[in-house]
Amino acid sequence: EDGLHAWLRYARVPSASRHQGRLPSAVVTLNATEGLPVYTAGKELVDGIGGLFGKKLKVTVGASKPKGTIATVGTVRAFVDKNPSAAAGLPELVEDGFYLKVSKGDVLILGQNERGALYGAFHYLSVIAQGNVSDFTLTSNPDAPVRWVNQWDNMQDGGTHGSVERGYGGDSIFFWDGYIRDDLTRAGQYARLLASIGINAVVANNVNANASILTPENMDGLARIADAFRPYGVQLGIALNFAAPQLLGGLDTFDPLDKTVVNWWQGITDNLYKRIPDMAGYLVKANSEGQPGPMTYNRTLADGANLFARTLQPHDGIILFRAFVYDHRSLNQTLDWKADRANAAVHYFDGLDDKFEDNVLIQIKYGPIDFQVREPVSPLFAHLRKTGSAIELQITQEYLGQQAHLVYLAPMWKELLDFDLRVDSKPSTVKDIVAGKRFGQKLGGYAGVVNVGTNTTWLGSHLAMSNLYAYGKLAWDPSLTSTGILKEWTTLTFGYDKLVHDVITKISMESWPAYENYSGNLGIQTLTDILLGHYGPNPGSQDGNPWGQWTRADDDTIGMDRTVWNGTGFAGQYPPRSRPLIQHFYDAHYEGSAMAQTFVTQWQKLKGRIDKERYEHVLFRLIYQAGHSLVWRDSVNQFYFNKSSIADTRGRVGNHKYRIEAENMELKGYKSYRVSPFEAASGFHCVV
Ligand code: BDP
Repeated sequence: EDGLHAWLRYARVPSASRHQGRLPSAVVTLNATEGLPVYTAGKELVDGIGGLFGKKLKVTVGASKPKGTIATVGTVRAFVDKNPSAAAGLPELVEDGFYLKVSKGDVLILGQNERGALYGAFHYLSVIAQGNVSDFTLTSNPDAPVRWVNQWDNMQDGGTHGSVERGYGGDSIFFWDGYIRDDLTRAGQYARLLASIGINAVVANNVNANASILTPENMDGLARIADAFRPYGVQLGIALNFAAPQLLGGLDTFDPLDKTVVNWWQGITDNLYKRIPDMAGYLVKANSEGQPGPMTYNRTLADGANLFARTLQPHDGIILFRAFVYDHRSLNQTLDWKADRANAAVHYFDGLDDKFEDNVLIQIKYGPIDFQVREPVSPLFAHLRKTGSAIELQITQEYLGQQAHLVYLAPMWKELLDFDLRVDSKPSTVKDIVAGKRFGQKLGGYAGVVNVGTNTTWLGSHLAMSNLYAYGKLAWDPSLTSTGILKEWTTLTFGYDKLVHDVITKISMESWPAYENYSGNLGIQTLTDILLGHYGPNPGSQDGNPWGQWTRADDDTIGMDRTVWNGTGFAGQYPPRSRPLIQHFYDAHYEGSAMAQTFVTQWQKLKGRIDKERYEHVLFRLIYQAGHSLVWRDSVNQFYFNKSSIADTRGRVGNHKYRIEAENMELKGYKSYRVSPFEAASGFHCVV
C-alpha cells in the first residue's frame, strides 16, 4: 500500500460474494474507441468489479447482447441512436454531466459527452466500493464548467531536472532536464485519479512559465502529455510566459498591441492546436512577482488577456488570466492603497470588467493575500459581473505545513464558497458567483494548485490526498459536506473499520483549526519563514518585507488597523469580544498545539487495523507535527510577548519551569548551538 492508487484501489469489499447477484455480469460499451473515455469506462468497470467483488466480466462492444445483467455505458447520443424510444425518459444533462440507473444488477451509465460517461462509471464504482449495491437513479451535472488543476512544474530549474515549485511529493511527473519525459505513465495515472473526481483539465507547467516550453520539440512532447490524458477526458492547458515573443521568438518587443507580437502568438497557438486539437487553453500570470506582462508597455491587463483570447477563439480554447497581480517592490507605509497588499487585485482590475473577450476567465486566489490559513474572501469576486471568474484554491499546503502537517482543507473551502458577499444586497455566495449563476456569465469555475510529484503517495503524505479528493468533489458539487466527503474518501482509501473512520474524521476535522491556532490566528497569517520556503515559523523575517508585511506588529499593536475609529472600519461589523486581543492570541496557540498532540494518540488506536506501511508513515508525520506545533506555539507567542510586553494572564508564555532544555541534558552524539531567530527555541539553543 504505497498510495499510488489512492482512492481507486478497488480493494475487496467485505462479504463480496453475497452481492454477486446484484452486480452486472457483462459490460457493453456504446461506440467505444480505444484511447477515448467510453472505452476507458468499460475497462474501469471490469477492473473495478473484478477487484471489489472478485467478479470477472467481459466487455462487449455493442451489437450482440450478452446474457444476464448488463452494465451499459456510453453517451446519450449513442444510446438514443440505438433506442430512439428511450429518449423521452432521459433527463436534461449539461456538458460533462451523467445519468445513472441501477436496477437489480442492470446498470445504465450515460454521459452528455464521453467524459460524462466515464464520470458516471467512476461514480457507480465508488458507490459499490462503499458497499451499496441497492437500486438507485441519479442525474448528476457539474456546478461549473471549468474544473482545472494547475501544476507548478518546472521544465528545468537551476541545477534540478524537473522540480515542482512548492511541490512536496518529488520531481515533476511531466518534465526532465528541460524536456517532456519519455515515460509518461504517471501522467496517465494522474489523469485517471483526476477524472474519477470530475477534473477536466490540467495546466502542466508552472505559472512562472519558461518560454522554452513552446519550442517545436517541446510542443511535440506536450502533445504526448495530451495523449496520456485523453483516455480519461482530461484536457491539457499550458501556462505562458508573456515575454516569449522576445525570449524565444527573437522579436524586440512583447507589447500585446504590436502586430508582429500578435502574429507570433497566433502562429504558436495554431501550431499547438495542430498537435493537440482538444487543448483546453492557456493560463497566464502577468505583472506579478517579477513576471513580465502588458503593464511593461503601459497596456492594461485586459489588453494582455485579450491577446491570447483572440488567438484561441478559432480553436474554442479559453484563457485563465490570474488576478494575483501586485508589485512586490512597493513598501509604502503611507495610508494610500499600496500600504495594504490586500488592495492590489481590485485596484489593478478596476474598470476592466467589460473589457475582456468572452473566452477570458479571471482566476482569483480565494483571499486577497496569498493562500493563508485564514483570509476573507477576495473582494474581486464582487466586482466582476460581465467577466467570469474562477476561484483558485491551493491543495498544495504551501503555507499550511507542506504536507508534513495534517490540515484537512475542505472545511476552509466550504466557508469560502458559502460566504455571501451580498452584492447589491442580494444573496451572492462565492460558489454561485464562480458558477456564473449570480451574474449570468457563461464561463466560471475552479482552479486548484495541486503539485503532485513522482513520490508514490503523489503529495508526499497519504492523508493529504483527502484534500485533492475534496477539491474535485466540491468543484463538481459545492453543496457536499466536509465530513461526507471525508467519509467517502476514507472508505475508498482505508476500508471499513469504524475506529479508522472515527479517528481520521476527528483529527482531520480538528486539523485546520489546530493549525490556525498554533501558527497564526485572527487573520495574522501564518508567519512562516519568508526565505526558507514558507514552512517553519519565523515571524521576524516578515517584518518590513514588501512581499508580505504580514506581522503588522510594533510596540503598540498587532495586525492592521481596520477599526471603526481610525482604520478601515471593518472590525465594527463584528460583535465585540471580551477577551483582550493578545490573550486570545496566546490562548489560541496553546489550544491549537494541544489539539495537535492528540492526533498521535488518536492515530495509535489504529495500530493493527490498517497496514503497517501506511500506519507508520502517517504516525511518523503526526509525531513530528505534534512537536513542531509546540515550536510554532512558543516561537510566535514569545515573539509577540517581546513586542508587546503584555503578560499571559495564565502565566505560560515565556515560563517553562517544567521543561528540561535539551542542551542541559547529558549529550551523547549531539551538539548544542545558538539558534536564530532566538525565539525559535526555548533557551535560545537547539541540539543537533
Ligand atoms: C506564492 C508562491 C509562489 C507562486 C505565487 C503564485 O510562493 O511560488 O509563484 O504564489 O501563485 O504563494 O504565483
